[in-house]
Amino acid sequence: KKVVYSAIQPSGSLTIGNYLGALSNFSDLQEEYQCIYCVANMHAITVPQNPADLRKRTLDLIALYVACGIDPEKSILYIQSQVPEHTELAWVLNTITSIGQLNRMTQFKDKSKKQKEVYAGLLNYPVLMVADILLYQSAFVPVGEDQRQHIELTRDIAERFNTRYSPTFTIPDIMAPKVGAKIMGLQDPTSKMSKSDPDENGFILILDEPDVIRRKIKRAVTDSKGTIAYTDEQPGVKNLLDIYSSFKHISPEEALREFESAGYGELKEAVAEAVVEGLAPVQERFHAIRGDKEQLEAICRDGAEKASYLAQKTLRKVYRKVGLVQF
Ligand code: AQP
Repeated sequence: KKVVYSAIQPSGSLTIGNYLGALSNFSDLQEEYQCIYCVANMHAITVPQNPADLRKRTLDLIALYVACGIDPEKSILYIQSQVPEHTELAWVLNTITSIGQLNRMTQFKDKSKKQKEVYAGLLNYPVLMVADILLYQSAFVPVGEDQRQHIELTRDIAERFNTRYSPTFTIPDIMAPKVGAKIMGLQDPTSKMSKSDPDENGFILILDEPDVIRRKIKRAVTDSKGTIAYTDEQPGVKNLLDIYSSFKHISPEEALREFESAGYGELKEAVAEAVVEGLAPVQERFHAIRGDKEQLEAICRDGAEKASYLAQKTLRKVYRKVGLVQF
């Protein structure tokens, strides 16, 4: 089976952007592929985190994966810091990655603007992500559009290593969803919805209560045109149509037909109901699982063991080719 790999950072509570761009697409892949899903806590510490919150959110995210249909018997589900091969491979890959290329990453540029002091971990973040993907010989990486540049970097570095030494890594492809690949912020529909946005009206969390969801969508920024169209000139309305069509599993064009003669109020109400309805089963399963800490820890231990076994195979090859002794 070909390997599908994806990771999510426990850097905040997850938004519907994370859900539609990534998480909601994961369970369907489990039959056809060997799926490996990770909680990227080593990535999360590239910006300041409160340790207690980070610890809690790490297990929240494991529970959320399970609530979204990830079966730990079929897929490998684990926490990044419990598989040390990630940082080991990242170090080797750092030695063939140019600083210029890292400086050009748009996520680095965006995130560094928000930091008082920019630390090396933030610049090196994509190299750790490259290691995550390459360690498992992944063929496909289901992520949102915002990660496309990092996947291209992954292909570049893998090819560089394969050329410099000998074929070692599978060259992975991005697997972005057709609809929902880039959900925008509700307060600023020109930038992506992000779980670390300081304005909590800008995002909807997967675990938000129905009334909170309704309130946030009611307050979503639209425009003064008053007509509903699916166009970049009306980013707020376009985003609402994207959210609606993703939750309803229809195309944005079909959604547009439903609302062509509606007002913004009516559109917002329908979007809110679609989101509330779509998230209800996930929320219910999450609350049922989250309390069982022992079971969650067992899933993590088992997942880390399986992941480490696969990661070791790649890492040993890499060390041998580079000339790092292993006895
Ligand atoms: N707005 C989005 N629309 C669609 N997909 C999105 N993803 C993130 N935002 C959107 C996808 O979610 C997955 C997990 O993302 P991540 O946690 O690794 O980090 P991120 O992309 O940096 O997400 P956030 O929410 O913006 O987190 P912070 O604020 O911590 O940086 C990825 O597949 C991503 O594409």
